[in-house]
Amino acid sequence: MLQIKNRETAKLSPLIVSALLATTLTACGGSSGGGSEQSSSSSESSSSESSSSEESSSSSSSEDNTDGAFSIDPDFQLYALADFPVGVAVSAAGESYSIFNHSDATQRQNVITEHFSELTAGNIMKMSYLHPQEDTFTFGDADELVGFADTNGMTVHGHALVWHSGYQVPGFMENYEGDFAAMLSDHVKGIVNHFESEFPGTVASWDVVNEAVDQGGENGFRQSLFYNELPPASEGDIPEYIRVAFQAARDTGAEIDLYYNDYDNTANDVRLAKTLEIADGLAEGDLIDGVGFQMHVYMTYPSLNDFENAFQEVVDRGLKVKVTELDVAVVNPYGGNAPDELEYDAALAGEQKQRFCDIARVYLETVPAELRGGFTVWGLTDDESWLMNQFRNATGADYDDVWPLLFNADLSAKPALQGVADAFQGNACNSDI
Ligand code: 9MR
Repeated sequence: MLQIKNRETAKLSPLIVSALLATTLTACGGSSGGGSEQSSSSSESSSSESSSSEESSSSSSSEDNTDGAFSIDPDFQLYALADFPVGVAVSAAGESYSIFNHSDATQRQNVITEHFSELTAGNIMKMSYLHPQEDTFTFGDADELVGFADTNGMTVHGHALVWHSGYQVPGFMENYEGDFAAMLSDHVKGIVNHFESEFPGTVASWDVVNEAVDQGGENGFRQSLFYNELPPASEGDIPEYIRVAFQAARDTGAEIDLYYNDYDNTANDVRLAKTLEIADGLAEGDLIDGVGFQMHVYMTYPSLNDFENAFQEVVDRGLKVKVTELDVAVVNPYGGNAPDELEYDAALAGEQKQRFCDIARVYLETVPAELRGGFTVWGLTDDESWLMNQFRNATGADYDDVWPLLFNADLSAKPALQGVADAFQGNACNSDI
């Protein structure tokens, strides 16, 4: 259903971008760990695995600045190396690091259009942003973002129509006194129909439901507001709210791919099984097109085998696999033996390049072309990552940076970008920088 839009007709000046990417940069430090793939909501499990090293046949030269910075001058456009959406989560509107308001907004836009073919809104397309009151939808900020994608020949992966977490649940949905299923259905349809009519084909897919699994919940399902209002209709069934949301999205008739999205569902067998249970329940009614794996991961955890096994389960069901929120923190503070201070040295930058490459390689090797829903990183530059706050809040670890993404704070490309490019080009993964 989903197709990649033609970028060549609508791109911003590649000359400006090349000039930007050719500039030198600054970067910083790290250390690896093994631990727990997690999200804003919780974290579970642990394990470890490491990767190998080999010479690449195509690699850009790396800058190794005296202050410990590592950058490359890419001789490729990342998205052009792939036959599936290559995405990045972005901030917009008045958020920090907004691609419209930040001091380096124009440069940010240029790097994004140079290397990515799809955008996900990191926040501004969540529930309360778009639907704060029952009879009020607020699409202005999202329209600016989706319009930007549309103008530049990119698609948007919508995130997320139904998610339990915090402030982004519209207040009016709590203690709702009417028909909850009808209300939820109208919520989904109102949002999907808006983008479909304003920017046909640009919002090509949606996380219809995000993070419904919780090992501490009832039968493994998170006991959210939505669950409590619309629990499983009968024993052994998936929660009714999930079915209602997907049915509503399907009923719009929009040519979009519908995803169930969750975290920690690669190495954690219990969470993976629950994810698959949801997918199977929805597939019975042809209500789902794919499964999203968030993949907030570490240098050695989960293992490549874990990724392969999880992707394969979805492929076996004939559903699409989408890596929706990839970041690779160079430290895992959940293991109990994480260092207090990090240094992002050349060896670590090289290992991270290889890790990104290996992950992309496993994706390509496991998921056949027709089931590749996309490969998205959760943020553009290291300094904008959500992980520093997350680690501080969850473990007290106070890192200035954990270097989880593909671009340095000054927007120069990291060796990690070369790692993904190597995989996309079918080159062997290596840690050379
Ligand atoms: O990166 C997002 C962060 O800025 C927000 O504060 C947070 C709460 O809305 O959500 C973060 O994104 C999450 C995503 O929506 C769902 N999967 C986990 C992501 C990281 O927490």
